Formats: sequence, structure tokens, C-alpha cells
Amino acid sequence: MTTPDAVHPAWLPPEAFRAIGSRRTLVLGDGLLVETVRDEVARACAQYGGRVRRGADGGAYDFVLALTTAEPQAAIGVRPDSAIGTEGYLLARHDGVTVVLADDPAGLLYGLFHVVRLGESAFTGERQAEHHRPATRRRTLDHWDNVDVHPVMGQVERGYAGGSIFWHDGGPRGDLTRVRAYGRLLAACGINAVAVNNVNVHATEARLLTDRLGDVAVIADVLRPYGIRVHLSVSFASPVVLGGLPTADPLDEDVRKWWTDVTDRVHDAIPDFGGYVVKADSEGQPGPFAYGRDHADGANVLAEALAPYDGVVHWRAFVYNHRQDWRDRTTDRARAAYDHFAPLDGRFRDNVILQVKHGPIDFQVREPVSPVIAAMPATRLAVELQVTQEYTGQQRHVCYLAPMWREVLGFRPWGPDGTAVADVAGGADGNGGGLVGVSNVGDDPYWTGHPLAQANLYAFGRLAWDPWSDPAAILDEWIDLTFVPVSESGTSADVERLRRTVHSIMDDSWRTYERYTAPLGVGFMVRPGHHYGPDVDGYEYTPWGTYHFADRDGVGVDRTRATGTGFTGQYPPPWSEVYESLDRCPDELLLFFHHVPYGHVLHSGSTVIQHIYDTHFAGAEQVEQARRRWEEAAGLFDPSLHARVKELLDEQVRCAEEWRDQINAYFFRKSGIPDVRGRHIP
Ligand code: BDP
Repeated sequence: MTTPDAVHPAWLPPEAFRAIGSRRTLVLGDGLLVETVRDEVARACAQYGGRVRRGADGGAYDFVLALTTAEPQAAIGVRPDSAIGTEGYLLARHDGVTVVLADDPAGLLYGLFHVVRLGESAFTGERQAEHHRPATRRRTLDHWDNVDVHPVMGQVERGYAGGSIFWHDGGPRGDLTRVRAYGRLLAACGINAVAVNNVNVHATEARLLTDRLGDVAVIADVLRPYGIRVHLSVSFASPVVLGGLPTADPLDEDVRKWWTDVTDRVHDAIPDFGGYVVKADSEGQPGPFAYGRDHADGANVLAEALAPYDGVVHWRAFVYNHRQDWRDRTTDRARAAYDHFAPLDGRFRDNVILQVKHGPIDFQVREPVSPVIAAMPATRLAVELQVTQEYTGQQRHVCYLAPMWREVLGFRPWGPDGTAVADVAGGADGNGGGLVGVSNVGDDPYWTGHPLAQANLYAFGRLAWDPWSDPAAILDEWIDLTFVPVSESGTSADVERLRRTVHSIMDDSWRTYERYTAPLGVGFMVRPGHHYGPDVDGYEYTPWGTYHFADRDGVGVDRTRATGTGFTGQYPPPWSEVYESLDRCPDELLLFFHHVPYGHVLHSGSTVIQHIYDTHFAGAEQVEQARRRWEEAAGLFDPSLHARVKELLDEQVRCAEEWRDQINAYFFRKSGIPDVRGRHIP
């Protein structure tokens, strides 16, 4: 695999600071994050010849970054009309001066990175005051990182970019330079919270809560200057495994006290500690069910301990029976989260955030939105997205996920006039549970293994900040920041060519991936265990769930109320009716909700079987085209990045053809119906 000499700067190459670094800047205000802003500007100035001052000295400035509390009107005569708000900023340009104002230091930092994105255009013309503020306070990344290397899962569970950037050799890395650079990248796309260990909490990692807390504190120290609060995944059984108590029953007084004492110590070590992440009663992790308690009891005991410190519990709703009997057709994994959690609405403490995967199953390339999101108006909810590409090509395939996430966030569970998923996650005044992404980062020099997968991390942050952003516009920002032309002589025509190439490969890559993999919302036709590559029946007869029910006559899971598992009834109208109806169900989700004959005619006019053939041939062909386009872009930028992507595209072409042939052959053999276009099906 082609590897660059140094860690890739991702979306913060030095050149991105050229516009700021060549100007005269005044930074007004105090606080840790204001110092970070000063450092950033000073670093840029050292490179590009500008200067930065910390107090007005009567000199002229091109750029002023000021906290409103620092009385900026004395220096620059600007005063905002209204409150700017937590983490927000105001950007304006008058009389040749670009001004960023913020009520708090975090806002100033986000304002600085906004100007980095704008580049030279932030310093030309006039600019009416623009008010920016995040849609939600909580913009979190979960790292599924283990401190030790796990014998099966490796160091990063479902990680495709090398080892952990936090942990090495069973402890924190000695040199945290990389973690600092990571914090900077996260702040530059708007992320403000990171959970530093896997939701599956193994023996060593459990101890991060107690005798190894210092290991977490050093990471928190490094991330703090970038406004990032650290969270910790903890085992629900901690009172037993760490505290030596006979029980972890959440209603036991000693257990309560144990959580309170431990949390006090965590707060002493990490004063801005964000809170706990808990995967309980899920895939073998311990939980309150063992004590006959429910998940509100379980979450509340931890929340109570964190409440004095503005901490939260991210309690995951990913609870289902992973030991089901495939012969039992009434068990439906899609139903599980709603069945467990909807009845508990209103019972969670205010600082519990119920963390719900965006779909009812498990991060498949196409799922409906989870009905839990619409079922718990009295609970703070976070929507969990999988930035790591476990089911979307494992960072060997190009799959730009922002269009999928944007679709999820824009979905309106109560119909076209109702609230959107983004509003539920954002909450009133931005105080909802927000978005949580499962990180795709490791210690690979490109951070994400596949260089183009960096765009997913960037887009996750930008969508968490503003869920209504356009994925293509986010991609443009990312391209502009990331791809520096090979030389100063790189022309704007080169940059345009590069932009066109990247868009042509990435814009539709999620749908391309969908085309050559599992069809029409089925999901899980992957190889069991590692989940890479096709295996149509891989999970069909296992305890983890059953996903397609294909036989010689038809395919799909009947989840209707009339004849199936009744899952459609978990949605409010109109979706409960739309999904129930064979006529109205959207094509792309047909097989998620219905079992139909192969000859069933879709809204598109094609039959199900012909759709399977057509999309699989088209998807594999599109990957081949992407490879050709990428080859044509050689020479426009960093050759080692080009080479790395080229190697990965070779693998994507191979794998897409394997998917195409396996899926087509499987359904041809089951149905006996030939391709109307007579193409070769092995
Ligand atoms: C599944 C992953 C597994 C995670 C689990 C989770 O395969 O590694 O532990 O999700 O979200 O998709 O907890």
C-alpha cells in the first residue's frame, strides 16, 4: 500500500492558512480557546509574513477576532445587536476589515476555522453580518478503540485505518502530537466531543474509569484547547468488576453510591468530563436486565452521578436478541429497539441521551429511519451514524456517506409538515442529544486509510453543525481545503479538473455502492464476522437475525401488520400506511417491508429480478468508470495520495464485480428468470 512520508494534513494543510497568515490580525479576549486562536494565527503568520496582536495598539488591522466580553467596540466600533449564542459567531466585513465576534471562546475558534474555509474571499469586498451557530450543542464522535489489541476485533473494532490514535502498547501513546493534530481537525469541522474507547468494554478498558483514569486525563488535556470534551465508554457491570460489589443492580444503594463516588473522582481528574457511553444488554454486554430492572433504571443511576457536573449518559438503544432462532418467523430484529425503549419514554433523567442508530437494524447501506426517533418525545435523543464504513466498503471502497445522512436527517417521520429527524436530534435551542458518529480514524498516515474517506469524517462534523447543508457543497469545501495543487504553477484549470473528477467519483458513490451490493433495502448479505464482500445466505440461518427469506418464488421480509411482523405499526402515520402498502412503499425499501415475487413490478417499471440484474451491472460499471477518471487525474496533485486511491480503486472494482456476479447468480439460480438483456450471469 502506498504510504506518504509524513502524516497527511487532511483538511488543514498549511496552505489553507495563507489568506490569514499574510494579514494583520488582532485577537481580543481571554481563555484557553482564545489562546488556541492566537496560536493558530501566529503559526500562519510565521509562515506567510503577517502579524498578530493581542491588544488594540492603534495600528491598522485586516482581521479582528474578538470576544464580545472583551469590549471590542472600543477597538473596532462593532457591537452585535443580539446575543450570538453558545459556540456561535458573527462574521462581517466593513471598511476593509474582516471581523469575527463570539460570545464565548469556542465560538471564536469556530469563526476562525470558518475564515480558513473561506480563504482569500473572506478578505475581499464587503460582507453583511452573518450569524452562525450550531444546530445542536452535542456533536460527538465515538471511537470503537481498544487499549489492548483484541484477539478478534484488533485494536479498533470495525476500524479500517490501522491502530488507535489514542492507544498503543496497552496505554496512551507517549507522544500525543498526533492526538493534538486530530483535535484541531475535529474542531475545524465542528466536532466537540469524543468517546475514547470502544462501546464493547473489555477488561483493560473497563479500568479507564478507575485506576487507569489518568490515561484518559492526558488525552483530555490535549483535546481541551480545541474545545473537545472527552467521554468514556463504561461497563454497566463496573460496580462488580471494578468495585468488588456483589451486584450492579441500579436500585441497590451501594451501587448508587459506587457510581457517585467514582464519578466524583472522574470529575476531579477531568473537570470538563463529558460523560459515559453505555452499551447495555446488547450483544453480550452486561445490563440492567440481569437484575430484573429496565433501561431507564439502568441509565438513571449513572445520570444521577453525572448530573452535578453537566455530564451526560449516552445510553445506546441498540438492544436486540442476538441469539434468536431463525426458524421463528415472528422475531424481527427491526422491532427490537422500539419494543424495548418506546414504553420507557418520559422515565429517563434529563441528562440521559438515548443514542439511537439511524436505522432499525444496523448501519446497512439502505434502511428506513428508525421508528424510535419518532416514538420518544419526552426523551433526549441522539442519532448515531456510522462514519467507519463497516457495511459500506470498509474504507477500501469509495462511498461518500453524506447524501445518505442528509436523507436521514431530512426525513420527516410525521409527514411532510412535521418535524424532521434533524430537529429531533437538535432539540429545542440546540439542546437535544445531537449526532454521534462512529469514528473512521486510525493511525494510518491518511487518518482514514482511504484518503477519500476523510470526506466522510469532515462531512459528519459539518452536518452535525448544520444538518441542512448540501452534501455536494460540503464536498466542495473539503476538496478546496484538502487538495493542494502539486506546485505553485498549478493552474485554476487544474483545480477545476480535479474538482470535477472528485465530484464525479464521490457524489453518487453511496448509491453506486447500493447498486452493486444488497438490493432494495435487504441488507446483511455480507460475509459473517468481518462483514466485507458478498455472502447472500451468510446470516440467513444464524442467531443474529434473518434478512431476505429468498426462495424460488420471491424475496423480502414481510414486516407488515396484515401478514408480517407488524414492524410497520411502529411508525406514525403517514409512514405506517405508506410502508404497509405494497403500492405506496418506496422502491428502495420494498424488500425491507415486503416479501414479493420476482416478477413484481416496481414504480420504476422494472421487475424486481430485472432491477437486481440492472443495478448490479450498472454499479460495477460505475466503479470501473470511477477508476478510469481517477487515472486521468494523475499528475494534478500529490502522487502518493493518487497512488493510494488508485490501488484501492483496483480492489473496489474487483469486489464490485464479485458482488455483481454473486448476487446475480444467486437470484438467477433461485428464480430461473433470465436477464432480458441477455448479459452473462455465471
Ligand atoms: C455492529 C458491529 C459491532 C458493534 C455493534 C454496536 O458489527 O462491532 O459492536 O454494531 O454498534 O454493527 O455496538
